[in-house]
Amino acid sequence: MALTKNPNVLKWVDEMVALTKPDNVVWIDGSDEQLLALRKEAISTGEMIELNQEKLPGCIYHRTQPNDVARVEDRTFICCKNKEDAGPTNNWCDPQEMYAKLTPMYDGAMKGRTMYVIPYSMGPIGSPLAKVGVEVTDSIYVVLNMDIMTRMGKDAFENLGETSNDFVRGLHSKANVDPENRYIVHFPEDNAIWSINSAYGGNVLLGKKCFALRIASYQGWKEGWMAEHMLILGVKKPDGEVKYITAAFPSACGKTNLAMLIPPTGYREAGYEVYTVGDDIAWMKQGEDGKLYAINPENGFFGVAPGTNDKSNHNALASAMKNSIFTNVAINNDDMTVWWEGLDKNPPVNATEWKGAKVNGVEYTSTLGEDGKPLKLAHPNSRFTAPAENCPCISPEFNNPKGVPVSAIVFGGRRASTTPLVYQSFDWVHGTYMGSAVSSETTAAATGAVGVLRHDPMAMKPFIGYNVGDYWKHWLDMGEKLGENAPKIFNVNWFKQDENGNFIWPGFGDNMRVLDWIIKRCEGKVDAVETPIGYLPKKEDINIEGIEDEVTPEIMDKLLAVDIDLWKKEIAEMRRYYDEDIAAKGGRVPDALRAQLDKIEANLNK
Ligand code: GTP
Ligand code: SPV
Ligand code: MN
Repeated sequence: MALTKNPNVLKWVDEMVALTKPDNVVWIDGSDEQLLALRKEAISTGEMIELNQEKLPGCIYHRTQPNDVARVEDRTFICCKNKEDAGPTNNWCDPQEMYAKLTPMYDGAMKGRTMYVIPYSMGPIGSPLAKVGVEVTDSIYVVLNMDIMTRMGKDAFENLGETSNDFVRGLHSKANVDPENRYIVHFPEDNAIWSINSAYGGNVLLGKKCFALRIASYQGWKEGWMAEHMLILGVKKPDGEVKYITAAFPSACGKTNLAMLIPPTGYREAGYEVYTVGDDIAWMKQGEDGKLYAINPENGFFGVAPGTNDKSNHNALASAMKNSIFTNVAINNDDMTVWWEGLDKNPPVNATEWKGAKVNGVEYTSTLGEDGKPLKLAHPNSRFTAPAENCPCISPEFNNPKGVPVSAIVFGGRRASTTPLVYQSFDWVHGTYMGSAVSSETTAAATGAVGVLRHDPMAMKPFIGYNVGDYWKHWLDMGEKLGENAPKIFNVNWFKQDENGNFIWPGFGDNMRVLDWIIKRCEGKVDAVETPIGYLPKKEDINIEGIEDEVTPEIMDKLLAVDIDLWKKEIAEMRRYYDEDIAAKGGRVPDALRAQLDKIEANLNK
């Protein structure tokens, strides 16, 4: 039975039913009975596998097809009327042409299947920053994941009301999971997303990257707010005050880890605590007091499993121990628990690897694959979907409809050289430049080669739903609007390497030491060294108590080095990037950002 009287929703659902022709239509009210029944059904058909209900209560497992394990950027489109409005970072197609191409693919795609109609809210229900979406899908996996990742169910419609047309229409069909006909398509001007032939996370949980970043970034541009690929964390200081920081790192570069950081012993003893507000996406808007406020539009974490262990990220692991979904990790058949590379050093002997083959995990992980590296039991982009409420350090402000006030914005990426551990921008405009210059060695979160340096402005390259130049201009405009209330902007790099390719900064919990400096800078409590590229910490101002053996003075010098030659190359590369990759391809690079290049270059030549 329809859960709303809103004629706009009803009309659209009718159209989708007429197009995809499902045998049944089920409206998802979000009740426990309904979800339990769906779960049972998915287990009975083999779509989901039940895990050990004593060790992992409420947890289930899902395996996607080997050709469907990550976002597919080459098959992701922004379809707006004018090609120039999509800009050089997006694939574009005329909306009418795209509708014409996809309509036959969806025609009858749900025959013999059930269509689930999922109402959901991105952001706390009732928050002025929240927005409503409706996703129709033929996948129970999507329903169960959306239940964790969003505020799903009939309450979401209360926010929409009976007449509003302001909801994002998401159409998903896994169809035949055919990679040749896989499309992830956004129609920002129609508030619509069409996804077909995939069953993997970011391609099908349409509230996440498709809505909360691509469509929302477009909406934010039109409406004067920001949708960013950022974690949100709070640091409680010994005096009891909590400072909030947002941070944008490209996919699989450490957002979930930083968001759930456990401070080193010395900090904990002194009374510091870290709270998680979000681990992937932030929506930010200027509040009545002039400050920038952030909400996490999501309700759960879709986290990278490999590398997650009790030491690297205790809180993420704890979050995934109940009522969670595991995708493409390995199964230990002895007790129906899960395993992935980096969980511990004991791969299960009696294992099922992520593609579904039963193997001896110890032998398997000591066999070299074609790339000369050991075979992996879990896919490198295997994930857990965990409810935010499970997180031991979830912020008490998590559901605050107002959001949290942001003191600092941090950019970062994987850079083996050049970029120091941390530095601060001279001002907001320079900070916007720094964001535009984010680049990172690629990871497994998207299909394609791993380890190649790629530009990823604001960690948003795959997620900006309009012209990247207009997006940068929007950042500059936000800075003007915020004025002296604007958060301070920083850049960090946890991934600097020595000659042998080893990381020279311990990272993880020890990143607290860098957050500490960032907060003190925001409070004006610590000095800095002015360098050609920005403000760097004085060596003695990064607290290394307890890690002196690992981070020797020589290492600290390397971490904080500004190598003038490398930076001249960096600026030359940024000029090439602005000119060739952006401007020559229709990106409208703001003059204020080009002026930053001249300024930094002049500094370097001094
Ligand atoms: P998405 O969910 O794809 O957006 O990724 P994410 O940015 O949340 O990345 P996540 O925190 O899951 O980290 C991805 C990988 O980076 C994991 O393998 C981590 O172990 C590794 N990582 C995270 N933080 C650090 C760090 O401080 N140092 C090092 N060396 N590795 C880190
Ligand atoms: C990312 O790739 O940045 C993710 C995972 O957070 S996905 O939901 O697939 O986009
Ligand atoms: Mn992400």
